[in-house]
Amino acid sequence: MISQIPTICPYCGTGCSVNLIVQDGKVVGTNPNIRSPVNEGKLCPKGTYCHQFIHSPDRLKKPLVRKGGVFVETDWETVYQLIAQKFKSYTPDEIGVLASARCTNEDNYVLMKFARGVLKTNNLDHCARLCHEATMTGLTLSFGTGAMTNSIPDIGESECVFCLGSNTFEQHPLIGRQIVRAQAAGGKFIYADPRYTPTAIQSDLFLQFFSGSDVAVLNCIMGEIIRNGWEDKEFIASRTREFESLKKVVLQSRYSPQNVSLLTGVSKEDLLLAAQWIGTSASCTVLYAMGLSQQSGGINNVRAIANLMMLTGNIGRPGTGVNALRGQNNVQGACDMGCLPGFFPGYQPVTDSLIHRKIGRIWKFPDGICPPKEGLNITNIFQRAGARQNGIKALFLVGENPLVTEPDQNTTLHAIQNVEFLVVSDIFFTKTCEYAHIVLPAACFAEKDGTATNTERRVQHLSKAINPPGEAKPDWEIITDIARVMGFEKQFPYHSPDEIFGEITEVCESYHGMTYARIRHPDGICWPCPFDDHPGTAILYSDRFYHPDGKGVFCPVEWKEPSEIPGKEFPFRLTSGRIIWHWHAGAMTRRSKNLADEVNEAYIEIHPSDASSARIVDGDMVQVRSRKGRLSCRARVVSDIKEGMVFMPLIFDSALNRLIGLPDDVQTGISEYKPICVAIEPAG
Ligand code: MGD
Ligand code: SF4
Repeated sequence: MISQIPTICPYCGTGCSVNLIVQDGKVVGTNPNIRSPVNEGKLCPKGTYCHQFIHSPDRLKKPLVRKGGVFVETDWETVYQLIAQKFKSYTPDEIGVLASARCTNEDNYVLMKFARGVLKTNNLDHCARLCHEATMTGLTLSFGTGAMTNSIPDIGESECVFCLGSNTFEQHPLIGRQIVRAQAAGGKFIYADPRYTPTAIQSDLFLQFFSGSDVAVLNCIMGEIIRNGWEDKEFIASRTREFESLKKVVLQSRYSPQNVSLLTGVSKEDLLLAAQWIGTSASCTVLYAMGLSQQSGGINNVRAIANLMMLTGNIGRPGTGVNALRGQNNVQGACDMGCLPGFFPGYQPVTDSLIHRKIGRIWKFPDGICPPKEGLNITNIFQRAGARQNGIKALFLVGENPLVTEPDQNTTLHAIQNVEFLVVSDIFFTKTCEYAHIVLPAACFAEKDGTATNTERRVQHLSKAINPPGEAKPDWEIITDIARVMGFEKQFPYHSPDEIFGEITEVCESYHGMTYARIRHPDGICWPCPFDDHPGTAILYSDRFYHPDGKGVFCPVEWKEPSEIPGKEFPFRLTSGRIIWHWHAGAMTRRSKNLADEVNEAYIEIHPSDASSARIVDGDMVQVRSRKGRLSCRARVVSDIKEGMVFMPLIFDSALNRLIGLPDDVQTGISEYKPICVAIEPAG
């Protein structure tokens, strides 16, 4: 018998709705859900082939325990007892927990409650810090909260789409369709990026600049808008504060089109045209992603975007807004669930004593919960792991593969090798698992019920299509079982994700009005949904911002050089990211035949004139060196990249992150993933 089970694509933050075609207990294909407002009956290649890794022979099927240097299969009760005994032997400050943007809201909520209620620690974080911490911090300063302001279908309503630091057509292809919709209705599309990507091909105006130029370009555009009187005076007067301080900064001569053209490589005429289109369109929306946020100046980039949209009154209406495209399919949800060192679910500060008491009352742990003090973030956790004094001694990693994805691989490897106790839950035996003491086999997206929250804050339902392989279990069930063995059965009474979701809606105000019955509808619900029957909120800030006085705040920022500037020893600026065929470290996509057939090897893209001066021919093996480390891979000589820049995809275990150092920006903990400087030479 063949059945179709509706779920959500496990890859990007678009959250496309997909039916898994199930035959004889196996997923044999996919079908896009035509009723979804997000993907409207379409899928990109990753979504189309998302069933192919599910039945990979590499799936973990039994718990593994390391004994004398080798992994031995064991049973669940034995590993639960081992984990319980070990975790009880550490103080809260000695434990670090990483949650996952690949897991459901229910998995993440239960892990968060386990960290704070059972282990009593706030040393809890996940990969959101590596992608959009700048968004959270930057937008909270400007608007009072940090999420995408408008919805995906709304992008198609815009008269002018301005996209920077997001290769939307490759990384969020189904959001790219909305840009085409806007263009078909006569809208303009401006795109700024160092690479001539598939998104650039679709643009009406392409601003090709060096990585790290964003604030200079944005300030220049704002200066021109003010000089021409295109700003929205009424919006500025009634809904914002600090406009005069913005004017002082953006009208400086250093942001004149002539000067910015010299700094960034974008022509003066193109800068003026961009300012005119943005300043005179009835609606303009900004889309951005990690090209903008994964820089040490990421917060300033985000503030500059918020300034531009407030300046032109492009907030709170259809076709407008600041739309941070989130990376992973449930990175928004993992943040909403409080898998962050400073927040309970719904961004309620752990340091607020009233909130702390409220959560304590709901959870009812007899021996109290975590202290009301912020914990360590993911970067600090790895810096402290294995340290002799005040170190992290035990790590619980759920659905993260830091040995490939964290910056500064030397520090990460040192940490992973030196912690006394490392537990990893994953669906595959990843590079990180090699160093674990215990590996737990998790169920994947197709094998569990739950919810996920996509980039536009839409909470959607995943239905279980098949049973997990062997003895694998959903993460929420594994963590519930460990809590039970540690004596907290009453606090973890869950038998189904539905029960967990009920508790989530109690703890998290913006989810109050949601139920599984409501979320199962293909539309899902965008938060905030504060009460029963509330329809959800597709557009934020339509009448007020989330600051206590309801105003948006202009936060003027000055452009700074990126922390590394090309020179004689390291002449190229390296940028890195995803490609359409693969997802992050590739654990899932490299096990999908159709995707692996497209690209299955690490490479570096270099411009023909740079290749010729470095004596490199297309297809050569090359050595890439940075101040932090080195690696070898194949060169692809392509004219799509700006001269002086090179690009590497992140997907292979090629140790790309050996080249990338720890963050300069202690406020966000974000590394300079994008503009770092490297040298390239023919290998051997
Ligand atoms: P993933 O490859 O998505 O990357 O960093 P990670 O989150 O570490 O790893 C997630 C793991 O989850 C995989 O091993 C997968 O097998 C597992 N998994 C999938 N489903 C489940 C499940 O249901 N349960 C469990 N337990 N496990 C599951 C991503 C990170 O990488 C991010 S978000 C960004 S934005 C950064 N980007 C970036 C970059 O642009 N350049 C460079 N150089 N490095 C980067 N690193 C960062
Ligand atoms: Fe999946 Fe994103 Fe592609 Fe949609 S656009 S099918 S969510 S990878």
